[in-house]
Amino acid sequence: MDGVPNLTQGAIAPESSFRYQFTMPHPGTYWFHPHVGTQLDRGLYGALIIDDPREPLAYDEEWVVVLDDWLDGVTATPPEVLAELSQGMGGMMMRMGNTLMGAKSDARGGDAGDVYYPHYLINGRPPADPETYTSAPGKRVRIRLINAGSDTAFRVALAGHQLTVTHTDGCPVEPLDVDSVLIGMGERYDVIVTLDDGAFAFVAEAEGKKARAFAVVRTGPGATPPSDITLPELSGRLATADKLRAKDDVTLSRRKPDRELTIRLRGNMDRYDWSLDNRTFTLDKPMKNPYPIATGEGVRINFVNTTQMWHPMHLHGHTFQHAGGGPRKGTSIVLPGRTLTVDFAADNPGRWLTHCHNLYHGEAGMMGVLAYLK
Ligand SMILES: [Cu+2]
Repeated sequence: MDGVPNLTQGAIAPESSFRYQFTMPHPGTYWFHPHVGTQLDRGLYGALIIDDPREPLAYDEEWVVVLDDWLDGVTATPPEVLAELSQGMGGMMMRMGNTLMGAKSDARGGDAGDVYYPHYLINGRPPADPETYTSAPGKRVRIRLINAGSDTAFRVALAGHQLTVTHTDGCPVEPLDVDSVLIGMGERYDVIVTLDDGAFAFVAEAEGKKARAFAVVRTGPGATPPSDITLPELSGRLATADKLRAKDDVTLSRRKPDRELTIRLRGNMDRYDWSLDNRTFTLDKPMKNPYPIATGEGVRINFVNTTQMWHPMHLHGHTFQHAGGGPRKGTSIVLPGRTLTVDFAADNPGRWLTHCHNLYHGEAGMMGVLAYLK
């Protein structure tokens, strides 16, 4: 069970408890959150870091960096935002209430996000009161990036440093040296950095929203950099999932898929009618119209994005691999007008959600179920 109400278990009732007991088959950077309404955007989540008893990477220390977009109790509540979005709006580039119109993303293409957030946070802190990560020159640090946001992709960089990407969504990739990393909602990236001497800005730019989250990395004396500092790294070599290759030990065996599903991402901002294949979906009746799969199959999914916006598509119960030797992942961005093809091994019988990890898209209906045939 994975916490999805009416699909794998009942929701945990108010003032009651539920004990999950499970073994951890894979080390890596994970997180957990509820699947009930808009609770995720109220901060109900946590990081889950699984150490590897035979860790192959060499590093001195690690820093868990949780990114979030925050509005609850400041400009609105998440249910109010969902209600406002659901009314649908047409418009130009402006903020209308809590709805963001016309925010454009360079790297993603199309609309950057739907929701206006007053704050962007690193480990729960805004740029005016940043976290300081203190270390020493020459230390090799494994930074575990988690995007716990609901409607925001972040472009992450550390001033004056190169980042080496080693994992995404818990799975190892061939190391890639970059200047910045783009991380969608639900995604994780692990990067290794060798620290220089001084005080450095650590920036997570809210992609297309003209705002940022900010922290400081300090290894020596020097003035604390201002939060609005310009970072050339943010426009340098950018890591995106399509540039990564899976390590051999997580590469799926190559074979012709036994089953191929084509799932069309549908909907638009004006009508706020996000869906998979125009199927209406609610978690009250999740088994209304599932996609069938069967145990033992190699399954291929073509996520066809017919919309004007990017969507971080997530599959429960499995990790997939980008076709053609790309990264093994749990959540991947599908760009507007593009198709993302992924493969996975159907080795975990049950009923599993696949959905957009934009919380408001998911709640509007951009969800579906992959159900194993009996
Ligand atoms: Cu979406």
